[in-house]
Amino acid sequence: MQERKTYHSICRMCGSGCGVDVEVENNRIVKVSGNEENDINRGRICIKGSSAATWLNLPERLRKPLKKTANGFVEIPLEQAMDEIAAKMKELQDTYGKQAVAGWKGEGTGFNQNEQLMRRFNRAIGSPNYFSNNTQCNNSRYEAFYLNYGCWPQADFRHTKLAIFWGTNSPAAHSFWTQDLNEGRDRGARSIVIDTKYNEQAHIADLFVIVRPGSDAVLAYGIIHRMIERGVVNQEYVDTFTLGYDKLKVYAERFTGEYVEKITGVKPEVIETIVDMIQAAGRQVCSWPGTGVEHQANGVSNSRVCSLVDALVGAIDVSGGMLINENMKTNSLVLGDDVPVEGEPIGKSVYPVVDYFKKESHTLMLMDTILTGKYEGRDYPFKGLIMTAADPVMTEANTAKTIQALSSLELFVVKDLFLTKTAELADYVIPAACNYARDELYFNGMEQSVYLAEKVVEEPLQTEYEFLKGLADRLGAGQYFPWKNEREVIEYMIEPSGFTYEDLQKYPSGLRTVLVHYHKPEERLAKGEKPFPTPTGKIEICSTVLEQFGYPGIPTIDHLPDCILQKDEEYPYICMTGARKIPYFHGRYRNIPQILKAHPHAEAEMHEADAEDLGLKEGDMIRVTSRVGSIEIPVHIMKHDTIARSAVQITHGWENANANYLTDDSDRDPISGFPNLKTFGIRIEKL
Ligand SMILES: Nc1nc2c(c(=O)[nH]1)N[C@H]1C(S)=C(S)[C@@H](COP(=O)(O)OP(=O)(O)OC[C@H]3O[C@@H](n4cnc5c(=O)[nH]c(N)nc54)[C@H](O)[C@@H]3O)O[C@H]1N2
Ligand SMILES: Nc1nc2c(c(=O)[nH]1)N[C@H]1C(S)=C(S)[C@@H](COP(=O)(O)OP(=O)(O)OC[C@H]3O[C@@H](n4cnc5c(=O)[nH]c(N)nc54)[C@H](O)[C@@H]3O)O[C@H]1N2
Ligand code: SF4
Ligand SMILES: [Mo]
Repeated sequence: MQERKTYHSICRMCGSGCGVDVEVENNRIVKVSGNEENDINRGRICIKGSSAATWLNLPERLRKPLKKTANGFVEIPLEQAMDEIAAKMKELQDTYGKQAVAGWKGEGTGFNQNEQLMRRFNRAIGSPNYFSNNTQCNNSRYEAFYLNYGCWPQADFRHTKLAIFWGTNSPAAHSFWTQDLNEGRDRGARSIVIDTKYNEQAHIADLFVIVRPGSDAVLAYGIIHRMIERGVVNQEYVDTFTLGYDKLKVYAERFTGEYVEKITGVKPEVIETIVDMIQAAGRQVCSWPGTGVEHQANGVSNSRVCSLVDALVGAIDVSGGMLINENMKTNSLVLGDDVPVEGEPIGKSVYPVVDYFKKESHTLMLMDTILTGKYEGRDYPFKGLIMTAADPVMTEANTAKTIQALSSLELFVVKDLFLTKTAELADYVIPAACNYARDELYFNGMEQSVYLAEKVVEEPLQTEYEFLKGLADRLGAGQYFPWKNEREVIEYMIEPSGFTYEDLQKYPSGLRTVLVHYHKPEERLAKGEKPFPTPTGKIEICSTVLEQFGYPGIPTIDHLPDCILQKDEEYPYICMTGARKIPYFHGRYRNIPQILKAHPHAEAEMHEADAEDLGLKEGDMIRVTSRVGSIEIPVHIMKHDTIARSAVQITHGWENANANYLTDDSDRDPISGFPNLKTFGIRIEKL
């Protein structure tokens, strides 16, 4: 028998980056538990993290490359698969132009070095595009924060006096935040949860405010209106550090208590209580807008206006407010404009703000481009897609269209750990080495720390870097992938920091590279520098970037979904999708027995009064139909007003009740192009 060894690493069962102790025996992961020394999770992990030992050892893990033939998939050697894929990519680019092929990185490998590597790969092969899950993840909020502040500040829950959670449920989605908030609560912090559902976050809140779906910006403006009327605005701060307050003030006037209650269902006295709590917290307020406000047809403006509450009290870059974080200097892996590409990025001309901040192409428009051969009326053949760590059949808005588009590609390659619904559509499926079988770099914004997630097992499988390097080498772009392996990539990335790979190895529970300090904008102002990294150096309540691209500068509410105005007779109920459940991650983990046992099937959560109106009991099957499709699903009845009236919540990721058959890829935010995943009309029939 071999001895058991314990290694420190980072969990990748979700994106939170908890520190873990991984016990390995005979090169097999046998147990994953929390690393006590890690400052992020301080020893605690969730059921997903501890289930990695089960998930990664499942017999259905892909081990051999698969090639689609007339008789279904056959196993082929890796080198043959890579040669054939590269040859086909070359043929497609020679025939249709360089823009005809590109790579897409999903949430499975996160946003650090693997995002940069995929961006590098696409440019190296001459593609103008970079695709990722971020067409529907947090790009809207990224843009919202960058428009306001020129950066994305982090909520300092540990030191705050008041945390406002807007459409976010950290116990399910980012569990270490709950620990941070609990630490804050020990020091007297209070919290407000504004949500359509009494979620886990609400269980520990001082005030839970139930809001009608898709109406958060109206509520936020209602709050701002009363803050202005009651003088709960830090006028000196606003005068010194912000641009466009006067315009905001005028716009906010229309959000009277009566109007706000009519749209959001929130009573004026509740708004007074919220403003009282903001007033009592001084500058120690942090607001976190989550996907509840972001996955909307007005997601960028929603997120901007929620976050402006903090700016108005001067809570930016103060202890207990929103920290403007710094981290160690790294070399970027992203190639510059000096490396030529052919064709235009899909989405750039329609969503220029996304391009301005993110240089990212639009995956929903990609589906239309594949199907029509056109982008914005111009010829645009797109024929080959190289996808890693993504499962868009489960996660992309409008599943029927997604399947049709991906099935019509001339070359579709999927790299994954499992044969997912998406992988089933591929011409080639390449088994992926898991995160514990490769080196990876992690950063934590609040801790301002860096972590080396060191490889702890050897898997005879190809890593993410080897995949992209292998294709680039075969396509004559090998000069852009000079590093032998992930370790060399990391060594290159950390070069400018002065830290070495060995330094990171020495501190597997995290290396704090820059100590947190606050009030940097004030310091910059005193030195005659721009306080904020926006074009004007101010917090842009009225964004000069938006105005430059022809949008209104302040966050506006241009239209409210018909379903919340009770104007949609054909689809009278409101559907919200994707509220996170602790044990699942998008389409993943339904194959983990202990998890499936605890939460065995999809469900449509609805208010007891709505269920009664429809004659439904717990567990009854219903058909839910939207403008784009329908699914069948059992009902879960929410009692005691724990969900908004007329609203139905369906978590995505279930193969037999895939919520994205309902979501409409064409109902989008005008700035970010995000699909409206959380406020659309549906009808319900009892089966
Ligand atoms: N367990 C688990 N954790 C995850 C994920 C996962 O799939 N599973 N996914 C990860 C990813 S990729 C992301 S982007 C993050 C997202 O992290 P969060 O944004 O925190 O996502 P949720 O936990 O779903 O919280 C969204 C909340 O919005 C509410 N909501 C829905 N519609 C509205 C609305 O109109 N207004 C308001 N105010 N609330 C609304 C829902 O009821 C829910 O409580 O989670 C990450 N963490
Ligand atoms: N209706 C609705 N749809 C949504 C959302 C919603 O709230 N509602 N949320 C959206 C959000 S926020 C996001 S981020 C997207 C996520 O959408 P996706 O990017 O599709 O993310 P996952 O479903 O996590 O799929 C990741 C895949 O990566 C694989 N994987 C895991 N580890 C590795 C690895 O090391 N290497 C490789 N190659 N593969 C690996 C997993 O097996 C899994 O199949 O979904 C979006 N879709
Ligand atoms: S919250 Fe759970 S799944 Fe996510 S990183 Fe931490 S232990 Fe892993
Ligand atoms: Mo996401």
